[in-house]
Amino acid sequence: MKIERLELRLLELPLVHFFETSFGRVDDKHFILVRADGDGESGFGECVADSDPYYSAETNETAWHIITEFIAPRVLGVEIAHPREVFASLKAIRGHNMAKAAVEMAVWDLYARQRGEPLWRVLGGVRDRIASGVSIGIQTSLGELAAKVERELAAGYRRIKIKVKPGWDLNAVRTVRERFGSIPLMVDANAAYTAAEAEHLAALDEYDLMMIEQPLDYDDIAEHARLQRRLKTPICLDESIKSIGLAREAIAAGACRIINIKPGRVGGFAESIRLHDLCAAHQIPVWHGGMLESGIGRAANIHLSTLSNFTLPGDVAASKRYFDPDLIEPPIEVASDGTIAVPAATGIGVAICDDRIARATIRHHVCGPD
Ligand code: OSB
Ligand code: MG
Repeated sequence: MKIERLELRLLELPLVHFFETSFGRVDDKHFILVRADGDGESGFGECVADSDPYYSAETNETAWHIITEFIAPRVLGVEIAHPREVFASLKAIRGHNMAKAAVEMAVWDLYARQRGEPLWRVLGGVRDRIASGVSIGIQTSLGELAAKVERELAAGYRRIKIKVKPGWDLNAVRTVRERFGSIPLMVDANAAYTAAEAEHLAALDEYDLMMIEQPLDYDDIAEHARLQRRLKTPICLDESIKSIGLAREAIAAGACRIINIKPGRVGGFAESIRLHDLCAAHQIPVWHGGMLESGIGRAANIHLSTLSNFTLPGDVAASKRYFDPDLIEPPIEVASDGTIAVPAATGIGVAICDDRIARATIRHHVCGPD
């Protein structure tokens, strides 16, 4: 196969509700949508970089720069046998995994469409429904948090994750446990704590959480290993796992017992599959993370979640929690048993609404023939 043309759009979509983490609040989603064309078909990849460099060092501006100046010249017009060759072909470019992933995932979608197969099948998936969980941001009050949890449990979601930070942690977890009992519950700190707060974090042990996600700094595997020895609660790493090599180090050091996979963080589907397989070989369960994706990126996440070691419910939830309308029709929906059906059509398998994309576009660029 050959990529004849890459089209980039920077999109702006209002979120249905603001989303607040330990690094701040967002009201609108800004992201790059990549379209890869070849042999009369098009594939799509959603870039998970944000406007700001808080979750990751990458931003929409760095991703735009890296894709147009460095990735496009390396993939346009080049004959490849399989999309798994894309990440390896970009080795000269250090880092910038979100930029690489957006292009690589568009190529996988294109490949699946050209073969007339759903994406999950070319990725090696094994199931036709996935278990869904929700990530609930930091709220303005504990009452508001309880109301949100109640609503998501009623919708059927299979686990609740709440964002925490110093000052919004033990009180939030206690509120949810007192009100809702032994529901599947976890927390995500997005690196809001330091090793000096280990004692405080150990107080979470009594709440029987499924896991605590990324308590410490994004580049500190050794301190996570020390903290994990101190905690009963399993640590799940998110931000820290930027490559297969780092995952191997984290597992060897005992820095986590669970890993969250986001293709954008590791450079695409091929690296996600390698990470998935590495974790399976070490009895580390994985789940699919979320980055407030539109229906396009969300559909891609659903397909990857069909691999066998995705044994825990992920942060892949219904479209209506994020965008109204979404960029796809019909939107992604969650059944009352907390599962999502894997789209069955070819590629990512969802119908993309070109008019909505056009309306949300704030910048547009074509690499290759217009
Ligand atoms: O850490 O998992 C995270 C959103 C943006 C950036 C980082 C994270 C998140 C989420 C939201 O938790 C997950 C979702 O619902 O998409
Ligand atoms: Mg996280």
